[in-house]
Amino acid sequence: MRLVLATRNRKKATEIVRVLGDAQVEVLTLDAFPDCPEVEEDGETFEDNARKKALTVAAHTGLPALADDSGLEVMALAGEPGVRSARYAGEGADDAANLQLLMDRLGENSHRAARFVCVLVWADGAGGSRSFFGTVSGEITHHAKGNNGFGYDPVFQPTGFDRTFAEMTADEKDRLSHRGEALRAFAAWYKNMTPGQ
Ligand code: ITT
Repeated sequence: MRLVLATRNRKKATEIVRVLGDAQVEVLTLDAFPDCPEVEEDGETFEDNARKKALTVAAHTGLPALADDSGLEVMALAGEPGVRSARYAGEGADDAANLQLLMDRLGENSHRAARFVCVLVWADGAGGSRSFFGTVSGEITHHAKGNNGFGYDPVFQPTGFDRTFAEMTADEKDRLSHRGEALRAFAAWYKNMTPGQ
């Protein structure tokens, strides 16, 4: 059974396709459905937003859909940027502007604990849905380091490592990341649901 990835973030989609490909799940991207409506991400939680995205894409395409809502929670900033991670510096802000605002707000604060959160919602096309969660704890570095990944990766150093996600290979990040954890939980469940696929 095929499913559609309900994301317009290409870097995120690349990570999802990579991990689900390893688990032999066949995925289509929104490139195949250019008329799919935009979803306003006005939920209060990652799960609310992911569910809204998955249900919208499943209804439009008539196929099961998988959405990812994710973000960075910085403890010293009371969980910001959180669900607003993609538009922290305003609607249409790019990764560089969001990252710069985070660094400005955190300044030289010595309390730099943070975590990435990922909630995946699978929608079956008949109104049903199911959620999968992943988190990874770490800290915000004082300076951006590395060129891999996307978003806040250059300033996020997972606990127990002396490199940021942007200094790691794709495989290393997938093994440690919030998205990797949620995707592996989804893939295990999906395989049971679609035996022989
Ligand atoms: P879609 O809604 O179309 O999937 P989006 O980029 O708007 O794309 P989100 O609303 O879930 O997605 O926002 C996720 C943001 O959180 C993303 O733009 C990054 O700024 C940040 N983020 C999430 N996962 C990340 C990761 O693995 N590495 C770095 N930053 C990440």
